[in-house]
Amino acid sequence: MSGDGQVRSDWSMAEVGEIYALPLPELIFRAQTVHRQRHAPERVETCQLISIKTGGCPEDCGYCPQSAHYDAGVQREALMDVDAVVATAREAAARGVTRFCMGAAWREAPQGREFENVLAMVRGVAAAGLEVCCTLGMLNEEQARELKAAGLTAYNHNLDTSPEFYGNIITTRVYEDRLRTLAAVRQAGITVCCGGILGMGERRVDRIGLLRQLATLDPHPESVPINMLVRVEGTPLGQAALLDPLEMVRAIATARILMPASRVRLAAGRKQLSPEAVALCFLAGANSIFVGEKLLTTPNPVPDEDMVLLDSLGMKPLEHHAL
Ligand code: SAM
Ligand code: DTB
Ligand code: SF4
Repeated sequence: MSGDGQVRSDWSMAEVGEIYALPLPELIFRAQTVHRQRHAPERVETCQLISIKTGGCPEDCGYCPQSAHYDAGVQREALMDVDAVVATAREAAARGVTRFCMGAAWREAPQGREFENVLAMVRGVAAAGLEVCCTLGMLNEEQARELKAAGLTAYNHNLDTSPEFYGNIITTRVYEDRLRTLAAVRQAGITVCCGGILGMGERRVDRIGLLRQLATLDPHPESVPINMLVRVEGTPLGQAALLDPLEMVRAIATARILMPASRVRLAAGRKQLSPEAVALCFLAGANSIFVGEKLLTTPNPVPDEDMVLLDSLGMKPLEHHAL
C-alpha cells in the first residue's frame, strides 16, 4: 500500500498526486498515523537562522530580497565576524534552540579566507552544543568535505519548485546544479536539508512535482523545509497572489507521508498564517519551525508568540540532544 509508513524513494507522480488530493480528513489521518510511528507528536524542533552575509547576490531568484537584480531595500553586509556569530549561537542554545542555520547570499561558497571563517563559525557553533546547518549556495566536493570535518551537521540547499516551473523563477542556474551540490553534500556524509517554496504562482502539479523530487532523493533529505513565499516588495514575486493556507497543510501532510522519517519544517511564512493554520500544519506532520525574530532578512513571529502558541497546543520544543 502506498503511504503506509515504509521509507521508499520510488514514488511516482500519480501516487504523490493521489495522496496530495485525498479528502482532507483522510490525508491528515494518514499523515498522523505515519508521524506517530516515528516521532513524538507533541515535540517540535526549533531552528534559528542567522544571515552571515547579506544581499548583493548575483543569482536572480524571483522570490529573493537578497538578489542584486532587484531593489528590495535590503542593506548589503559583508561576512560577519566569527565571534559575533558564535555569541548569537550560544544565546540561542541558552534559550533551548537545538539547531542553528547560517545563511549566506552567495551563488556558491567562496574559496580562501572567507571560507576559512565559515569553517571557524561551524566549529564554534558545534562547540556550543547545537546542530549546525549552513546554506551557502553551490558547493564542490572538497568544500563539502571541509565543512564535514569542521563539524557541520546539515547543509540546506532547496530545490524550491518542480523542474518544469524552475525556469520561471530562476534563470541564472538550473535544477541540475542544485542536484549536483546535494550529491556532494551527501557524498561528504553531511545530512541534507532540502525543500521548497509554495505560493510563487506555481500550479498544484508543480507542488506535487517538487514533493516527488524530494521523496525520490535516495536517501531522503533528513530535513524538509516547506516555505510559504514571503512576498517582498521590489522582487518579481512581491505581488504574487496569496496562497491558500490549506495548500501548505496538504503539502506538509504529503511530505510527511512520503518521507516518514524526515523532519518536516513549517519554514518561512508563519507570520502570514493564523494560529489555527499553524496548528493544522502540526497536525499534518510538521515537527520543526524556525524561531527567532528574523528569518534571514524578513520578520518571523517573536519568541513570546511562539511559546504562547506551543503552550496553547500543549506542544514543546525538542529536548536538547545530539542528532
Ligand atoms: N544563497 C543560498 C541558496 O540560495 O541556496 C542560500 C540562502 S537562500 C536565501 C536560502 C533559501 O531561502 C532559498 O533556497 C529559498 O528557498 C528561501 N527563500 C529565499 N527568499 C524567500 C522568500 N521570500 N520566501 C520564502 N523562502 C525564501
Ligand atoms: C529555508 O528553507 N528557509 C530559510 C532557510 N531555509 C535558509 C530561509 C527563508 C528566507 C525567507 C526570506 C528572508 O528572510 O530573507
Ligand atoms: Fe542568492 Fe540564495 Fe537569494 Fe537566490 S535565494 S538570490 S541564491 S541568496
